[in-house]
Amino acid sequence: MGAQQVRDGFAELYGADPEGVWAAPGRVNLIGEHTDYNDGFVMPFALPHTALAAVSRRTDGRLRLHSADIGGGVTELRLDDLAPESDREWTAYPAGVVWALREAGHAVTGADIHLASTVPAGAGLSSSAALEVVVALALNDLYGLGLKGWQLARLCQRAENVYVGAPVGIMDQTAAACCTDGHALFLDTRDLSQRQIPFDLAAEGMRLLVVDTRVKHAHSTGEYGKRRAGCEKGAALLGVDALRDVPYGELDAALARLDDEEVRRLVRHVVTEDERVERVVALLESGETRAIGPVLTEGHASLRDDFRVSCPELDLVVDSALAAGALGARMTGGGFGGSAIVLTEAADAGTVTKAVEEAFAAAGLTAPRVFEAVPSPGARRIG
Ligand code: GAF
Repeated sequence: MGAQQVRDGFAELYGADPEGVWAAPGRVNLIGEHTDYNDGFVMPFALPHTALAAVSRRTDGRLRLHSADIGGGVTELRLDDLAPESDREWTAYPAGVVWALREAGHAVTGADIHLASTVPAGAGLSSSAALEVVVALALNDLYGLGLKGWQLARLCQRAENVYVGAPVGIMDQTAAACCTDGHALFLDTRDLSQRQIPFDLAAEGMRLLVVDTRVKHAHSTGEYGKRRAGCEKGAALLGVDALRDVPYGELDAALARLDDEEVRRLVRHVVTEDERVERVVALLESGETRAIGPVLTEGHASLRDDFRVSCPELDLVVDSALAAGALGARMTGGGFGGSAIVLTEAADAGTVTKAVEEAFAAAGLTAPRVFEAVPSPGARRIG
């Protein structure tokens, strides 16, 4: 699906050309999982898969929404009727963004929107954040709001937290808004300060594979919220604003102060994961790219054993890829299904892919979808 197709789709639906077409990508997270709602570090990069939006302004306080990916007609809403948690359909994501912009005082008077996305839904690759950010960027441009990428990300997170009702952190929206071609984004989620880290695996003879287990994940099903609440409890018990404030060197002393075994496990994951992000950044910046493999695998063990957000299918990807010679592997995103990433020598990519596929077949599972991920551009106007 390209800009012209979305433009044509818009014209057919709404009877006029759109004012413009925008794109926002899905993401994978290289390292730094479940740290973003603990004010910690993350390191996502943008996928080539994008959500596209053809958009025009309206002046009559109405919002019309259509998606080429989902059957059904145009949904028409009155801006004054938009209310948190009033919508359980996909339309809550774009409508939530319009609600968040208006709630923040921006004079958005309506829009016609036609969307189409190549970001696989439910695969832990941030298809929802891509939808939110593409709409936010389009309205930012059309209404001349002058908001920066990180400000759009904050508004989109608010849309998802309050309007959709999912207690997600800020990583996915910032990744969609701020990632750049050829780089991973080292992001401090406390103040959203960022560093673009060059990440060109092909030049070094490596590949990063994404393996979508096809086990659907969903954040609103409670487990994500429980982890988040457990982390907040840990921070309160330790007397810090967020777990980010527990220094890695003082982790053992902090754990010794916690009686609750579950909270202890959550704290250990978050504090060690922040340290892993810093280690990966240091390795990449000193040109020791292959050495990040074992750090990714350590991250998976921590998510599986301490944070307990993996699932048998994600573990199978990691175990079978490593057994076939991968340099490192881990689940990516929220977990409970979705996708894993595998770092491999380019020469081994075929063998590793085959090993994972065979392991799934032997376990009687639906074949996974495997593709290579190359760091791609963030949100932008394309037409
Ligand atoms: C999901 C959430 F949306 C992110 O904010 C982040 O917490 C991630 O899970 C886990 O790192 O993608």
